[in-house]
Amino acid sequence: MSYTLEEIPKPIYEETNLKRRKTITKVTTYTLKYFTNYFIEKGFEWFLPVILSKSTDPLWPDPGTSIEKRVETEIYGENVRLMLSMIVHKMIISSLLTPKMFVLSPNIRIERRERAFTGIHCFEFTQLDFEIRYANSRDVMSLVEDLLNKYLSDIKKDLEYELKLLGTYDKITYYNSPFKVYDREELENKFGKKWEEKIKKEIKEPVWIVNIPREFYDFEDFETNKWDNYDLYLPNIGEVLSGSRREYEYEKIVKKMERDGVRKENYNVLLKLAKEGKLKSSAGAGIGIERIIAWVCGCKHIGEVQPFPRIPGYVFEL
Ligand code: ASN
Repeated sequence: MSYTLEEIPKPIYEETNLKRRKTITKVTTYTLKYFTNYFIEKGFEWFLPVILSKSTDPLWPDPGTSIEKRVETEIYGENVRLMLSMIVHKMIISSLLTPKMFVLSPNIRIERRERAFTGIHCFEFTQLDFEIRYANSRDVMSLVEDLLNKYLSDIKKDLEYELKLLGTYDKITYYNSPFKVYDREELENKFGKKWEEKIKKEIKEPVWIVNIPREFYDFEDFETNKWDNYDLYLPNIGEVLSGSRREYEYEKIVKKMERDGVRKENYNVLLKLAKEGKLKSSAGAGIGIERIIAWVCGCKHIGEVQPFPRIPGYVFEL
C-alpha cells in the first residue's frame, strides 16, 4: 500500500484545488476524442454499453482479481449482474455483426477495500474495450503501440499548457516500437509472486507482459501450457490494458469452464454459438481509460480522474 487516507481523491464538491481537476478534465476530453477517433478511422464500429446482463465476465480464475461482492439483482423475474466486463458481448458482436468493434464500457467491480490504496483501482471505471475478428496477438499489440505513440506525441503538441500545469510535459515521450515483451513466468521466477509491484517500478518504457493464466476466454495452448494473452504496463502506474486472443472452440471452452468451476448455465448463448461454429476466433483488449489519463496527468490515484471518485471502501453522497 503506497497511499495514505489524505491522498485519496475527494469528490469535486469537497476539493480545494479545482484548477488541477479542471485541467485533468481537459486531458480527459482530449483522450476520449483521440482514442475514439483513432478506432473509427481504423474502421471500427462504436457500440453503446450494456450494464445489466445475465451473462458477464466471470473474473475467475484470475490471480489479479479481488472482488468483495458480486452485485446481482432481480428484474422482471430474472437474475442479472452488473457488468464486470463486456467480454462475452464483444466476442459475440465481433463474430456475428461487425469484424471490428469498440465500446466505452462502464464496469462495476466491488473491489476489496484495501485496494483503495493501490492507486489504480476504483469500483466503477471505464474500459475502451475492443475486439477484432480473426486477429492475432501481434495485430492487437501493434495497433496499441501505434495508438499510444501517436497519442503521446499529439497530446504533447496540443495540450502543452495543460501538461506543463500538471507537471508531466517533460516526461511524455515517444517510445520505440515494438515494445519489449516479458513472460509472466520469467518475472515470477525473478521477482516472486509480487512481480506486478516490482515491474512497474523497474520499467522506464511501456512493456508487454504475456502468458498470464486467467479466465476461460483467453486462449490457452494445452500442449505448451502457454497463454496467448498480453497486458500493457506503463512505468509507475502498472497495468493499463489487458487482452488476449480468444478461445472459440466449443469443446475447449467447456473443458476450461469445468476445470475452473465456471457455471456453464451463465454462458448458454456463447456456448450455443460456439457449438454451431458461429463463434469466430478473435483478439482484443480493454484499455483502462482512467488509468491512461491518470498516467498522463501524473495523478497519484485514478480516482482523481473521476469528478465523483469510486474509491474501494469509500461511498460518497454523489
Ligand atoms: N477487457 C478485457 C479483455 O478484452 C477483459 C476484462 O476486462 N477482464 O480481455
